[in-house]
Amino acid sequence: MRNFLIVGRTGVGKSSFINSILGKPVAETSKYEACTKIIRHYDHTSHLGDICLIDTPGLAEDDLECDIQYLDLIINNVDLKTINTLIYVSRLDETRFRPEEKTTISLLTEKLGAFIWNNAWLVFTFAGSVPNENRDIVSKNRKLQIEEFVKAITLEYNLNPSFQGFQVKLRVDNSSKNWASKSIPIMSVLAAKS
Ligand SMILES: Nc1nc2c(ncn2[C@@H]2O[C@H](COP(=O)(O)OP(=O)(O)OP(=O)(O)O)[C@@H](O)[C@H]2O)c(=O)[nH]1
Ligand SMILES: [Mg+2]
Repeated sequence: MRNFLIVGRTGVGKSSFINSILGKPVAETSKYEACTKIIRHYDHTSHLGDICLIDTPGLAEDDLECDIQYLDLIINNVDLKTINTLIYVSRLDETRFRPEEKTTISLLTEKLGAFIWNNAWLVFTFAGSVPNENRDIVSKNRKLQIEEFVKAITLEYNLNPSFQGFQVKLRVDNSSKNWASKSIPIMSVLAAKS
């Protein structure tokens, strides 16, 4: 069983991403308000291998106290030692590297441990909301910004070996299926690279 812990700010599409992978609406999603309030494990068996996707409440929903409560929920409901991959989810269509994103990355590092970044993937959602002609440059810039920040934070925690960047980068759109000329089944990526 490959265990994926899915984290990120509220509303970035973590639960929707799980639904995209599994091809059915198992995880509740919401357009207007913070949605996931508990940790849920979604087991899935396929001919490519068995995976478990762990959905978590989004951070930066309210105040610091709320974030800490959600992170404690993760700590109390997930055996972090068994996590094969952290999936950090962020929206591709944001034009700035926002302070809430920095706080989220800092808190994840402080509460879960810097080691979680050493086996991390970056998933950009809302890819279809970025015009085709900008998508590559936007992805490159956002990825660099996030990686630089994770690098700086984990350095403060003396992470050894040091963070070398995300192992896998994916762009997805959980709502629009026709945004890219070529797309690969995500399930095959999860089973093959984990
Ligand atoms: N256009 C577009 N909409 C998306 C995408 N992913 C999610 N959404 C929409 O964004 C809203 C929030 O999605 P959720 O999956 O509930 O987000 P979440 O990260 O699980 O949010 P929390 O549970 O509050 O942490 C929903 O209305 C989704 O339909 C995407 O890739 N593209
Ligand atoms: Mg959710």
